[in-house]
Amino acid sequence: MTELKSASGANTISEILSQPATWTTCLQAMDKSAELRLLAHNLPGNIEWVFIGCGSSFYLAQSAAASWSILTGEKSRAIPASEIMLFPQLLPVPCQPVMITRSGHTSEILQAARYLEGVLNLKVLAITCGTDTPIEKLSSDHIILHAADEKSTVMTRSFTSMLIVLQSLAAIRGDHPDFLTGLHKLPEQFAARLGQFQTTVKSLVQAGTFADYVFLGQGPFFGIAQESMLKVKEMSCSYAQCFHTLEFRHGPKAIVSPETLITFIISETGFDAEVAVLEEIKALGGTTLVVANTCSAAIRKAADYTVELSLDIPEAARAAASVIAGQLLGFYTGLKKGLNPDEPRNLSRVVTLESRS
Ligand code: F1P
Repeated sequence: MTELKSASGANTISEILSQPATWTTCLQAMDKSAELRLLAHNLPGNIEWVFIGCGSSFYLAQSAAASWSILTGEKSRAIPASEIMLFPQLLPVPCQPVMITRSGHTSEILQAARYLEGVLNLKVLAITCGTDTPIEKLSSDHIILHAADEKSTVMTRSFTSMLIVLQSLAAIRGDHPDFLTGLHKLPEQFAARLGQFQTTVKSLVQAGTFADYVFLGQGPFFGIAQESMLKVKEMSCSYAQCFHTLEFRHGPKAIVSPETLITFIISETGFDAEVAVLEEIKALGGTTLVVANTCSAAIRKAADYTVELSLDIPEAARAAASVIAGQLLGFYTGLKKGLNPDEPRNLSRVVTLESRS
């Protein structure tokens, strides 16, 4: 009996669409166990927080680090695990390391964890979606989100769920109950809009063929722009780049043309400055997609396509929801190119480095 081949991308799209429900499951599990409250109060103060990951998990680290400083006022930064392995002097010591790894098996993460715990005697907090993983055994504290794990190679719900839980930890530590309430309201509000986002992105992909993709964001949305860029690369094998929004003026805008789709992930804090870039890029002839919580008249005039979140929750709490457009853009562009997002070219679910003798 030949096994029925699932439709192309079946796993990935179901995981993308399962995000609101997964967020609720993860938040409820955290509430029930109270482990975030314990961590928030037991982890050290007056220290820099260093968020560490690889690939999508590094971009998650970038958004988490920005959220951390905004919510706790504590210094933070994001570093790829490979930098700790190759340039350990770049790591501020002492620091509170937070290691982000969906699988819990990534070689660079494990090597960095051994160094942080074994050589520097730092107490690593790890967050993972795996079960009985090496990172769990190597770290002093860990948060495990089984419900957010995926069958797919590309990270989607694991990215957003781990981000939301790290933002919850920051909100508890920084005493922002309003932010925590906002994160708990996110799943229901977003679920009501997900169908519309899917329709908008699907029609955008059907309407246009693009040679190049650019993603722009600032603050906690820069890591979101990075991850959106990676989704388009991984699932559709397209050329995609990412910049801080205002950085795009300093040279990279040379590539703007109608065949370039430039996606602006607009914040409230930087709204006017970011919309000014949008208007300039539209005037240069680029094709523009805007992801914003509220689309002003200026945005509607300069955007070819808009995804309006309309979420009644604090700004940084919308970071996770802001990546969905990029996930769907990568998915539907991959299908349009005859690719299978469930089996992305050249990629494996976990990057393990053979131990070199
Ligand atoms: C994350 C990662 C992804 C990448 C691919 C391979 O590893 O590198 O960023 O897209 O899926 O795995 P981890 O989060 O499991 O450490």
